[in-house]
Amino acid sequence: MRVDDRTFGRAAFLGALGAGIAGLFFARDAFRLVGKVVPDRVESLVPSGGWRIYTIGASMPSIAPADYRLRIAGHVERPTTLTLADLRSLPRAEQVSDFHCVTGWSVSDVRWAGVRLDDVIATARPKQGWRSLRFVSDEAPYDDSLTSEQALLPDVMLALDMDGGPLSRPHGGPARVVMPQMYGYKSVKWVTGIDVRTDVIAGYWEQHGYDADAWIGRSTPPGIVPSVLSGSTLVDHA
Ligand SMILES: Nc1nc2c(c(=O)[nH]1)N[C@H]1C(S)=C(S)[C@@H](COP(=O)(O)O)O[C@H]1N2
Ligand SMILES: [Mo]
Repeated sequence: MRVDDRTFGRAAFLGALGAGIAGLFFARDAFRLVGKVVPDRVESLVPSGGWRIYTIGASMPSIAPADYRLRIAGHVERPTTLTLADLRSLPRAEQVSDFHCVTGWSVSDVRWAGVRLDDVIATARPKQGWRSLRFVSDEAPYDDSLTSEQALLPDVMLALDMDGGPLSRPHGGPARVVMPQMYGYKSVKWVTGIDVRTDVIAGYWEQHGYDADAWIGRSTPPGIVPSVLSGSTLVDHA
């Protein structure tokens, strides 16, 4: 049933947006021709060099800023729900970095701003001994996790702004993870939950064979499996 839903959903979504079909075929070709994509070969493989918008479902979540809530739970003393205003009242973090998808496209010099994950989870008072943060997307069942060491690296954040404005809906607004040292699938969009955990569990794409240690240039991109790609909706960002 889920496969049928996805097939239908993808077809409907691509039909509605038209241009997405070219992107989908491009990704398939890139996978077939390259097999293993390394960052320094990316530019020549991607015609536009721009963003691709990914979802795993038929449509993307639509979350009004006023309705946005982030629920922090798990290995914490005080499970907490934050509004967007609560998040914006935390110390602001900014950085500029390149974004790399494991399927072979990159975007250079993206300007991100938001809040650091240690400041975010501090509001729920994590207990001693937590080992990972699992980011739950409003787009169920998409999720992924970062270990405590990864989550606290300086460039990692819950992004609220991109390139000088509020994070747009296609890019995961109101809030997404940004983990620029790792492939894009770690950067969960439409984050509405953070589960503070004492273990580390595999994320959505990791259950489909992607490397949990997604360090750019160090982890091995997975082999090209059409069934994996078919779970993803791909459209060129207008
Ligand atoms: N909720 C959700 N987050 C997601 C994805 C997704 O399909 N759903 N795709 C991931 C992948 S594989 C990449 S490369 C980036 C793409 O970010 P963009 O859609 O802003 O270009 O988002 C990541 N986060
Ligand atoms: Mo990706």
